Amino acid sequence: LPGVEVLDITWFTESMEAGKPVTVEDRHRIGDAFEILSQNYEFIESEGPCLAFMRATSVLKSLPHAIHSLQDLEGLPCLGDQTKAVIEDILECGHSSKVQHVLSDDRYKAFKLFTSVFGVGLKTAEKWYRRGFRSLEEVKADSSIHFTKMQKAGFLYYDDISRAVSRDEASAIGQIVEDTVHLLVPDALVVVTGGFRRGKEFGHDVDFLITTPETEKGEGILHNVINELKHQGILLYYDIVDATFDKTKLPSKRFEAMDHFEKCFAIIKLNKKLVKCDGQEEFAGGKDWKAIRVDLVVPPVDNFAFALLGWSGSRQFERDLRRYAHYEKKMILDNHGLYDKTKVVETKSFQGKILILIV
Ligand code: DCP
Ligand code: MG
Repeated sequence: LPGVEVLDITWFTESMEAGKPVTVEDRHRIGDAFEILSQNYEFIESEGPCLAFMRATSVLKSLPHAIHSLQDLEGLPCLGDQTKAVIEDILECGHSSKVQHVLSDDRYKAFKLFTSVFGVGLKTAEKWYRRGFRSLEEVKADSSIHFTKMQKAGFLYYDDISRAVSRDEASAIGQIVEDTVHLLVPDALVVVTGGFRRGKEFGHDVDFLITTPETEKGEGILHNVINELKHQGILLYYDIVDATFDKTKLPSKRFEAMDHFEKCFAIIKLNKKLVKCDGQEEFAGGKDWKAIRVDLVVPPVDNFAFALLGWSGSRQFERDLRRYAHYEKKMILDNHGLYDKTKVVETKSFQGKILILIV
């Protein structure tokens, strides 16, 4: 149709990470080094260098060739003096002294450990670090600390949820979520998003989008799904966040990452019997089940494609898409829709594609 632009979001997300050749050990080492440095900058709340190292990591991931020397990097974007110095170190001595320094830093080690607990963000990590805690045992032993419900679950299931979720485990969880949703609303759409949609083999959680073709049928669906999971005796933890989405309003912030859809952060008990793979590792503690972190997000069907695009990640890709929309197209993109600066652009999601009606 004239005036209709179809963006195939499958292409966007698949071209990101899946299938990219990662062949050279040095590139892994450099990528890991960048991730450590970028996380350290995040911990000291230094946003500029944190983003710079994240971008550099993405550039390295997408390189179609090996890196043997700095000449191989000539003309590439997002690689400044700081990142090149780290690469040079690794190519010459096999490691980066800057990274070694971070890895032995007290604050980095404590923040890395504390933020590995579900429900613990930078503020809490800072608080615990300032109080002199350096291990989780010290934190847990202090009776004066008030833990949130989420943190309590984080400690309780720490051994399980700090281990990676495999693709087979994600599929088994997918089956449970799909069956439960379809029991309630047979024609609801249930789609796995996040890292597993990008083709990753392991993740820290399993993310789902759930929507219904007719809005009325979807009313209360998340609460009903949660009740049903409770009834099945497999819901270990949940926290439902109500929708705060107002269709008529323009986004208030330029690069807002979080959306306003109704969602639930949950922990589901996955029975070992339901996991397909034969060669699976032992579940922690010799149990026959594993606690798995699951996010369920419920956008209205009209926003579905944008929600899918936003939740497919990676975070860096989403950030760059939003920047592209803003700087190149003079528009605002978020998980709800695409807007020009003054009004909502007419958009519809249709069979996993976003239709943009340019008026
Ligand atoms: N997302 C985002 N900004 C946020 C939170 C999420 O853009 N502040 C998007 C990008 C993420 C996706 O949602 O890729 C899912 O979030 P996760 O934290 O689950 O990230 P992944 O699924 O990509 O990785 P993991 O394998 O660690 O779960
Ligand atoms: Mg995820």
